[in-house]
Amino acid sequence: MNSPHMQGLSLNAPAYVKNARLLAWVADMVALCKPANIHWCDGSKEEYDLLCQQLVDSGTFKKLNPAKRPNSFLACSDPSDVARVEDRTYICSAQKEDAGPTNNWMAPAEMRTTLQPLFDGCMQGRTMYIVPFSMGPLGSHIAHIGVELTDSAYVAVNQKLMTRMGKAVYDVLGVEGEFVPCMHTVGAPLAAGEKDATSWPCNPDTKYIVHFPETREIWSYGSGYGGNALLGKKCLALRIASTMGRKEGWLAEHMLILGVTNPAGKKYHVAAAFPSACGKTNFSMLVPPEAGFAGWKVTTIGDDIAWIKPQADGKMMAINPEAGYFGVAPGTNMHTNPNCMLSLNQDVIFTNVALTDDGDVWWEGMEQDTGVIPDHLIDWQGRDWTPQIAKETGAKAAHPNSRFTVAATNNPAIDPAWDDPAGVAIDAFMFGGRRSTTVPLVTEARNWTEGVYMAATMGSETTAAAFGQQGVVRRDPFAMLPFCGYNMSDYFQHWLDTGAKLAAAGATLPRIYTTNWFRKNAAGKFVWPGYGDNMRVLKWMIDRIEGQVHGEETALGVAPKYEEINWTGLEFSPEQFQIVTSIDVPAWQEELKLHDAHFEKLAYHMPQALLDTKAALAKRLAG
Ligand code: SAT
Ligand code: MN
Repeated sequence: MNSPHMQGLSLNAPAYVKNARLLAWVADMVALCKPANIHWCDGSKEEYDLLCQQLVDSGTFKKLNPAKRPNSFLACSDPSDVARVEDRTYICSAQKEDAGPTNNWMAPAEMRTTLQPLFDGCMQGRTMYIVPFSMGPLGSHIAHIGVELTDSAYVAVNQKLMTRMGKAVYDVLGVEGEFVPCMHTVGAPLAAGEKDATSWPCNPDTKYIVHFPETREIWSYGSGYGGNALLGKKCLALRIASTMGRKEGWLAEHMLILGVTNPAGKKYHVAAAFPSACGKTNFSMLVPPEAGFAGWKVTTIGDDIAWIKPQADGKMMAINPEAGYFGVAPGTNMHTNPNCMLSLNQDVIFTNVALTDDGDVWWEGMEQDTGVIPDHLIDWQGRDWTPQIAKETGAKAAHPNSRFTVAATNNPAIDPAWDDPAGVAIDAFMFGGRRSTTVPLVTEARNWTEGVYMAATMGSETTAAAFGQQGVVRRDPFAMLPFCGYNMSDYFQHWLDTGAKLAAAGATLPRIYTTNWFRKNAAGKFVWPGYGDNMRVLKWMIDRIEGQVHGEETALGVAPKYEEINWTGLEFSPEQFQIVTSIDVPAWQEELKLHDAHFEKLAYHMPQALLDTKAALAKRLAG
């Protein structure tokens, strides 16, 4: 959008902002969006406090009781703006084939024509915040810089917790450095003298989350929520970064990264991909069971996104591009994720959870810690909530996709290397969906290609993290369905090529595992206890890497024998083990038909190696 450089409102850029391209872009965007004010974020604590106070004054934030939850706030969104909007998310590559069949596409010129009138004057009556951030440790060779222009102070303060945000970014950027321009507006301009009628301005009717991969731009219109608005996260660190990684030979993945240290003091690093709201945060902060796991320790490098760069020595070095967690609140408690609960004691922004009468927060699942459900709450929509109302209407006190935003440094299980610019070397990849049937607890791929096949065909039951129907199985390859910025089959090829290149250089490739914590019995109940007990599966994987257990070959790969799992402290019978690990051949034959349909949809550039792997699997299942 080549609008003339702004007139009138002065840019007033601080002297430390020296990047010519940035200054010109901001000038153009000010001219286009026509904000009433400009605020260059420096990332200081004073600035954070000031913006939070402004958000309190405007009614967007409620300050929580400082005796209960120091320096913490609650924001409640418009009921129309509660999750990522996948059907409004676009990859505008020059060629439609490059966006592929899993992404919405529009020709770049047409999209620019669509966005131009929407962004023209979109910030009238508001302040434009200029938010510089680094995805990854400042100055790391794996990191990238973004600058988000937003008319939401809520976004600015969230970005302070979620990224390395502020003045220091300009030192790295310098005069000529590269950055990804990220435009964001809530899409609710104010006429002269008009005041916001709501505490969560957004555009309930029109939303666009747009990516131009070739020019590495992000344009987001109409939503203030999560991945729609915190543009460093899914938009930059996954959709745009995946296209960068393809070009430059690295991987941008929807993965947590954890360190796991065994009693001998040997440390491994695991990167694990699960779809949104399937337990990545919980797994990344796992506390091993008390009995039988003395000396085992899990530490968090990241809970949602991994950038992984193969090195000349054959190692796959991974960083967490983020600096905070934007996690799902409901279900989080001292049993499911104690480290997370401890992280949330102070300095937190909560969104769409419930408010207690004494000014604290509450969500479904907390009753497991306290033993009681509060008699009265204000729900996420500001309405009275009582257990009786819940019983009669089914109303949830907290929205199922309600979230906390908190700096990673609050996590008591943070890994000492979480901010290391060099990253950590990955020893194993895990891929896990939410499947109540069919998929076994854990399977190890026999080789890289088989692992890529497992990840490429992964299915998962949908959750509240995205707008739309919940609980239906959809294929979510690599947990990247909503996040891959280019054609999915090319992405599979990129994974195959990355492995082949490393293998050719003599590297030992990380092992690849699939897991499913969510299998149910005939009564519809989860069988596997999950959470901390997932350590039992993690240990089996490490034992495999160390050659201490052999497992057994199945049609799908290598699976644990009952006696290879450490059961100390848990009563889990061979019959229960059978339920979570069994391979039901007729069910798998049905599953393979779904793989067929999935591959047909992705036929353009589908790697032959994956078709061959499917054929081999079909043959093994046939007996
Ligand atoms: O809203 S986010 O995209 O940040 C969270 C998620 O869906 O994983
Ligand atoms: Mn995620």
